[in-house]
Amino acid sequence: MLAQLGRAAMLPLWSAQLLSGVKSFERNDIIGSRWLNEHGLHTTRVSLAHALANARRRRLAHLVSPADRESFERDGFVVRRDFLPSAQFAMLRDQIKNYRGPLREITEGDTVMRKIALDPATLAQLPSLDEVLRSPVWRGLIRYIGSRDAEPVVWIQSILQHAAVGPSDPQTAMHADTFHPTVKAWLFLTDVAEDSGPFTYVPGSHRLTPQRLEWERRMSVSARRSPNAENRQGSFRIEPRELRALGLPDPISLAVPANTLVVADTFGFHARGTSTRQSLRVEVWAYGRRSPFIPWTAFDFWTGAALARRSLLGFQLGDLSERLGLKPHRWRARRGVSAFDPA
Ligand SMILES: O=C(O)CCC(=O)C(=O)O
Ligand SMILES: [Fe+2]
Repeated sequence: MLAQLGRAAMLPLWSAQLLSGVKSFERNDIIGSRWLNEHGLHTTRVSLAHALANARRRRLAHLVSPADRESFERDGFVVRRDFLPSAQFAMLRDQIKNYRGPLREITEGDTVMRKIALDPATLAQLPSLDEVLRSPVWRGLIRYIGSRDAEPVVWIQSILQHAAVGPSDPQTAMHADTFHPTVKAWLFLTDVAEDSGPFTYVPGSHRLTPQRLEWERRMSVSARRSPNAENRQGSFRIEPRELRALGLPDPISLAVPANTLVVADTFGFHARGTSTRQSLRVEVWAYGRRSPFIPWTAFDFWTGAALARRSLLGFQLGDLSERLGLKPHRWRARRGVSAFDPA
């Protein structure tokens, strides 16, 4: 009885979330409804979000070069080698190497991840980053691929594979991040070898083909009861053998030298490649995600600084809820460590 009342009370919120980026099949009974998804709820959200993103992208197309636009349309990602002039890149890498301010660390499976939030105080100590954040190529690609004229959330991120004891890194399973077009960017600060966890992507998998839409429908029907937590949360995993049936090629590994920028639509299938040994990947990492059902490209009032403060606040709330005994906080605060230090 109480549970039913609780559900009734949640209905207005769950309904409103249909027109937002909320993707969990587990935490929203409407999004997760088997019956509604059999009758096209999920596929309607997917199709509408794609139509709107395509229209917004067309309006932002002038922000990128014709060559980059063509690469993106074909592959779902853009690769720019030698992104910064080499002296500037060396300066950026050295500044980040020498930075030992507060950062956060999490262990996911056998992988350790570090993140440095770029609030104004931190940015003041990393002045070379300005060159990246203000670059028209960086800004244009993130806006065009993300289909919004909006600032991304930016971090310095380190990925240390095989740095902990545990099951395999969950990011190494091929997946789509969410149900709508969305952008992530990596400016690699280390060389990324084929066998040390490169970003991998299935070229062309950003397109919403009839096969993909049918796959989305099938996945949505069973997502709520899936044994896989990521599927329940709406980041659908795909088995390599399913790619063929969707008319897709094998994934390619973006094993690239340092100073390469990669910007991708992570509705396309991607994964972190596995590493055969202990490895370290350091990058300036960005992601831009806004409500997928907004028809316009502009009117986003989040500044980079406000987004960084929001990230830091999230960490502090996590710390607080641990202190109150509500939930352990998985992002540990660390000091005196560089993004480049071993685990
Ligand atoms: O780190 C990577 O190579 C990809 C991880 C991933 O799946 C993501 O950032 O969405
Ligand atoms: Fe992902």
